Amino acid sequence: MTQRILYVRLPCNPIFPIGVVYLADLVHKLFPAVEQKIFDLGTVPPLDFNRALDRCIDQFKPTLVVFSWRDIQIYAPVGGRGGNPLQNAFEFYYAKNPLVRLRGALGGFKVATAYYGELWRNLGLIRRGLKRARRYHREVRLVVGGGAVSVFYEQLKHQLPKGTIVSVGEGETLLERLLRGEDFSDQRCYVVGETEPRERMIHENPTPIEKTACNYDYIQNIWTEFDYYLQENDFYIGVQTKRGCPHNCCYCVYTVVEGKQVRINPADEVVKEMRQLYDRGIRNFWFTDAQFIPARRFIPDAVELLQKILDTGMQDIHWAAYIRADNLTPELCDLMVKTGMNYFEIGITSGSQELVRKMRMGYNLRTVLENCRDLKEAGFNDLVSVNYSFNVIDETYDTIRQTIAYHRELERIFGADKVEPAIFFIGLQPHTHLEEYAFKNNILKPGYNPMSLMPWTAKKLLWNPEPLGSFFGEVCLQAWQQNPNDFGREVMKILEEKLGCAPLEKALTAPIESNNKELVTA
Ligand code: B12
Ligand code: SF4
Repeated sequence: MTQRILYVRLPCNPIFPIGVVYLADLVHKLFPAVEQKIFDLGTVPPLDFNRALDRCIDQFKPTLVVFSWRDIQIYAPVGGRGGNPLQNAFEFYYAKNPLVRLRGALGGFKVATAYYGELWRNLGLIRRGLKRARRYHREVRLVVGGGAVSVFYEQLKHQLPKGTIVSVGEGETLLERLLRGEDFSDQRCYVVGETEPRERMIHENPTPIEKTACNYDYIQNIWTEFDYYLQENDFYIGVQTKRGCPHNCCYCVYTVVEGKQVRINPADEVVKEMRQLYDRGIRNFWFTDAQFIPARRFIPDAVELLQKILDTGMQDIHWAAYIRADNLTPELCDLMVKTGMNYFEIGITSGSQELVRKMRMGYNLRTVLENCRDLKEAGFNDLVSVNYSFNVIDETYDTIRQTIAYHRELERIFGADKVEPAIFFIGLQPHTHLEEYAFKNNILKPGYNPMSLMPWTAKKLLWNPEPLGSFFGEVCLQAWQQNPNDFGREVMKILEEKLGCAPLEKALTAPIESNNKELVTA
């Protein structure tokens, strides 16, 4: 019997579902006879989820249902589902005024209800989909994967139907094996009720695949709602140019989800893919790599890609990405500007070299500044989002002063209105060095539930430990009160008023470590 694969992208803010698009594309290249359909619940109004899913299954009658689940954890400093989760949590934990605490508790309750509501709704959609598909094919198989599953695969084993294949990281090889009827037990996956996730499975290397340009003629054929992402011109459509990140930043799980081995997609193929989107009217691209330039040795690859983009004559495009700004050269800066980079995020986390080293981030902050000057020189005049996560490890008033000094220097380079300080607090994730650190320091106990949003667990997962936790809590609350629409800048301003600003040179020099901290050596 010919297989019929239905890809269901579970409800999500409308972010282009590049993961299922790539899976369907590869399956088509390997098995042209297999029938496929993409169904994106991100484009369906919530009240219609169940009905739309039923309708789709009734029409398509899949033999294999692939659910793609993008995000679960939501500690963002921005207005999200059910409110601003960070603000609510901080009001509840740190507000001195009982009325504000009450508001925080109510807000936190709203966020928690939205969170658990979405979790249960998505699990319900998966069960519903399976049940419905069984009406047509008793032996239908269910595979679940995507970003959220990669992070929380161990917790989900208790919540998914027996027989579900749960996949970690990229799913191409797993699907190929499944369709060939071959053993897939060596892939990063397990079958609910039949096999257990292997110890440290997420740390295993993904199976490399040769990526070619996605065939959008085909994708458009199997995805009725494709046009949804073409209509509005503010969508940044995902294009992946590489996979993997070689770094070790203590709080980051990307480096294990994608693996440390950087695998570059051939530049010609990336450009061919962009060209197809361009010809359909797309002008905004997001390079969905964990890092667009993961290390200096990948600069030539970035140069080659951008040069090829320029050569195709796609002159009116814009693109954005996560950029490690320590890996830039004047040539690359020039190409970035010429090819239309109009937004990038640098996750330096702290402006103190000492802390950047302790968090194992491998950054040289002085180099970042020099490169930012080159970028400005090359004509970059757009927005930079600088991600700061305070209080990760060993933060002191001194290191805060250094971060302020560093941020003010970035403002001098790009212009204060162009540098957006995005204040995050780390949401602790499983399989990271920070999790190990939390175990060793008795902050968390092995067996804790990283998906819990119960206040007593959430307080530890939303990483903001004492002695500075309450101080940051109060600063953030004051910032929301004074200037909620420019939260990041307000936090910086308040911190500077309270603590002052260090000389820049202090921020850029890290004293040689005398006693090794556990995180540095873990
Ligand atoms: C790029 C990126 C962004 C960009 C997206 C830009 C764009 N226009 O596409 C931006 C910056 C906007 C962004 C925002 C957010 N992101 Co983000 N993002 C990423 C990142 C780095 C890559 C995602 C990606 O597109 N990869 C490329 C595609 C091809 O891979 P993929 O979609 O994962 O699909 C592959 C596999 O997952 C797998 N797969 C997918 N589905 C299925 C299904 C089956 C059955 C199988 C077998 C396999 C499979 O195969 C696919 C092909 O190889 C990931 C981290 C990472 N390294 O994966 C986080 C990640 C997806 N983001 C995450 C989150 C939380 C967010 C935010 C909600 C953050 C926030 N708190 O504000 C926001 C908002 C997103 C939203 N829905 O509204 C989380 C989700 C997990 C979680 N914690 O719940 C991730 C995993 C990071 C993390 N570790 O926390 N993000
Ligand atoms: S450089 Fe970025 S993607 Fe790589 S480990 Fe560090 S935070 Fe994660």
